[in-house]
Amino acid sequence: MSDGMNAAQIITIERHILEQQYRLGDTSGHLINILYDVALCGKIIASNVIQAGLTDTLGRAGEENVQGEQVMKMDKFADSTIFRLNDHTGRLACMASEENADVIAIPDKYPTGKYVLLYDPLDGSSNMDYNVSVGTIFAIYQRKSTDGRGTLDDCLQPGRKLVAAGYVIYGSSTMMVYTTGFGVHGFTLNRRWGEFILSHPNIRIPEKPQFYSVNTGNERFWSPGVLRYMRYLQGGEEVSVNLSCRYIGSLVADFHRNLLAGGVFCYPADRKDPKKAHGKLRLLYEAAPLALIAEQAGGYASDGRKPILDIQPTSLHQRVPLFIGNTDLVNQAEEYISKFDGPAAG
Ligand code: AHM
Ligand code: MG
Repeated sequence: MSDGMNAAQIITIERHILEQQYRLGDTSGHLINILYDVALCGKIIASNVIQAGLTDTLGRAGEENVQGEQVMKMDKFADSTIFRLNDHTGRLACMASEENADVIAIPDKYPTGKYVLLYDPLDGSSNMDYNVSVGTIFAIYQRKSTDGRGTLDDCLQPGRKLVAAGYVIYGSSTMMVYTTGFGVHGFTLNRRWGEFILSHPNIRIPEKPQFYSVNTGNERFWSPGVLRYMRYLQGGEEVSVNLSCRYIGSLVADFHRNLLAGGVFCYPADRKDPKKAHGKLRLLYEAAPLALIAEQAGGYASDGRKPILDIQPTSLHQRVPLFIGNTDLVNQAEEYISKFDGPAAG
């Protein structure tokens, strides 16, 4: 067998996902097929990302999304790829994406199913033009409604209700990392075979963290509690920690590194910019799915006050402050914030 592997060692993502079917009691097979379709989307997006500089896919598409952010050409490509591969399968009630203002309906000509797929098609895409790692994040829920086209209410579910979540990272290699509530598993794309192969089974966040990740350019906008917490992460408080700072500015890449190396990623609320009063990151497409991955890997995710997974969303594009990574470090964020910022508003 080529590539230094023999057949007995190879666990394809298809085989791995199939094994989940029995654990999940997914008798219809719909959930595992959605996961497999997401993996296929990842392969298609990866093949475009790796040659982005050679084709007309870099740069802005010339429009703004619902959040008022510039849409990149690759955002549009990734967004439509995921929609097109999932609109006709009869497995989904509806979809929602960071790039679309409203719930994305399944076209009338196709049947609907019992799951809801939420996704950030190309997270960190503002970095695309500089050849920095980007990623796709996905979250899968069971619908709440019983039949027909899915509704907004089907999408607005807390992370605790997730049935699966994960991401594909387009980095020096392409990886898919996912959980269905039975641990976190990582697969590396073998480009010659065109298949994701299990490379990181049962990922656990190392107990001894190495990194903290935050955009320090926003420091002047942080609350007193966040400022003290950052001082703690930098080793300047009584209890000493010994961490290096690493910040890519691409959430999937920052999260993935800290998942494997140990650490904490922070995107706090911003006291000056009303658009970022609740941070920058989106609860449904970014924070909640990564929070499930973190918890399944032995870590924790918080908005600085409470678990991300317990937050009941009230709108599709809701933003939330995010502290995610090693449990001890995230607990410390909550302690500093409650001690120095007073009780939570509302
Ligand atoms: P995007 O989904 O529009 O790409 O925005 C989210 C990205 C994250 O990947 C990253 O963590 C964050 O924005 C970086 O923001 P900033 O440049 O303010 O540090
Ligand atoms: Mg994003």
